[in-house]
Amino acid sequence: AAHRDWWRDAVIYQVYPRSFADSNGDGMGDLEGVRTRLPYLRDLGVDAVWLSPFYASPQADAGYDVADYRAVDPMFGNLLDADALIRDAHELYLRIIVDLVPNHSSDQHEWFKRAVTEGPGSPLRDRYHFRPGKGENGELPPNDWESIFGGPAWTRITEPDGTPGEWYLHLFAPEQPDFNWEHPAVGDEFRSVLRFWLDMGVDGFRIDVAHGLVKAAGLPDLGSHDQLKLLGNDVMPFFDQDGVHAIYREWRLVLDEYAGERIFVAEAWTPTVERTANYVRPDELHQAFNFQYLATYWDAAELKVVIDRTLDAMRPVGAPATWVLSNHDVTRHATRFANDPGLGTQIRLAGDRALGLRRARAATLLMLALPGSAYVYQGEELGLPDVVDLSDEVRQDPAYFRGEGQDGFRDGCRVPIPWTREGSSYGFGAGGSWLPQPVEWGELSVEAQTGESGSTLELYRAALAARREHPGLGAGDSVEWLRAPQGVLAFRRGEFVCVANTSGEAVTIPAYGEILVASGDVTVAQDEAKLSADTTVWWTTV
Ligand code: TEU
Repeated sequence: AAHRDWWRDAVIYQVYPRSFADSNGDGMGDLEGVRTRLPYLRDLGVDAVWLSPFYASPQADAGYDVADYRAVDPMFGNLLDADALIRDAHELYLRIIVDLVPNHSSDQHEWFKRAVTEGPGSPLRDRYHFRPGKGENGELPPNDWESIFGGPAWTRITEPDGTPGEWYLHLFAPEQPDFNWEHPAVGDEFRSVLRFWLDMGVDGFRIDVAHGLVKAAGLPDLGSHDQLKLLGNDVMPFFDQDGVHAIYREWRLVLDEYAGERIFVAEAWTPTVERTANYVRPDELHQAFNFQYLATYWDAAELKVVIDRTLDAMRPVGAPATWVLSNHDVTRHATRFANDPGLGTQIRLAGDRALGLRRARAATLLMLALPGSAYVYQGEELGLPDVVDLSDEVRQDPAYFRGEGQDGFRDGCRVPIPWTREGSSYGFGAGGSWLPQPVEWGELSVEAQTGESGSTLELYRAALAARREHPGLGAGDSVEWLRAPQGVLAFRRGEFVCVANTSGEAVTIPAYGEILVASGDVTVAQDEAKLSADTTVWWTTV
């Protein structure tokens, strides 16, 4: 969308740099690989590209552990590559959104290294959460918080004199110490980092763990809170604290000094969409991911509730709704919908693959007909499933190794993208791929699907082209529901009607007009149409 307020209905494509395209044959994707594939993304028809972290990092959590916020990791290239990527994207009218990781740094960040080596009393310790331990000899963690990846959220350091010392807080891996946002130096540093990338020309930031920066005063024990459930829960002492909003108001002032409608999007796992709406008040961030929608199964009744509730929550604050089906942290939706509801978003079963794909295509078409902005995760346009049979030897997700066997299957959605039918790592790069690709990757490749009528890639292209041609499809802040059979969602959006059949049976619906795009078979006979099971169709009514 080249128009004003482009972000209100933008389709934003998530690139996971290590798995997108490898230009130098080291088995790891890089920025130059992304740059050379920009024409593919332009032709796909997205408006913007969000890049997961590519900063200098020891990669303890695939780059979400940043050692230097102003440098590109040599694995991904250098600042000149970043500059070339941003310039080329802009020439193709693609915007670039980079990932900012302000909740924690790497334990190899200069500040943290000094905090440790300077010993107790180092002023650098105040920029993180260092505390003495409990118990007679400080052998117990300062409170009962657990890491999202499993195990205690505290790790004890060894002091420079070799004695067991203080503990530091890490909501994620031990290699990811949490910043203390009460310390003014932390805020100063991040506003400066924002300016660094804004000066480089980026169009916005995705804010990692945006709900986590501020912790409740005194770091109180969790007590009876069930912290491992991210949604539909009460407010944790380390998540979604009201104090976090003051930070984003300051950031917004910085961003608005820059021309060109740049944006912030929050990764905020909040208990409800109403609480998510707090992040997108007019003087804060522009968008926040809708994880309630992501966590909803392919079920008409449940989808309708979450769609209504989302739109109702966003309307009063004037922010666009967002819709997300997949990202680098959850099992791909083609695999979620191939399995039973209730398995959640971390699954290691293949399930009924054909069913999952049919539903994933239908779910995407539904998502792209909703008002607001939509996110597409690399590879979903190919209908990629999660790779469920990766061995422990090749897995790299720290959540997998620390989790208690029920979480952290995130490598399965991170397997490198297949570009070609054959050849080294299916066109990903000349030197293999950092996670093994299954043999069926060739048939799912961009090459295999291009120009193939009915392929998932061509479905995405057609839907995104229709969305560009008819701006009404993403605009507005409401849907007009139409009467529909059980298991079916039908709604009007101006001159369009979208009907999604989530039931396992074909249904008869009115023929609303001309078919614009369909995810599966629709047969029209006079005034009626037969819509196949698990299929979505868009109609134009004029
Ligand atoms: O994720 C935040 C988060 O809480 C979850 O997505 C979590 O990683 C997942 O449920 C664990 O199985 C963000 C990033 O998207 C993720 O990749 C990082 O690992 C995490 O922050 C830490 O930076």
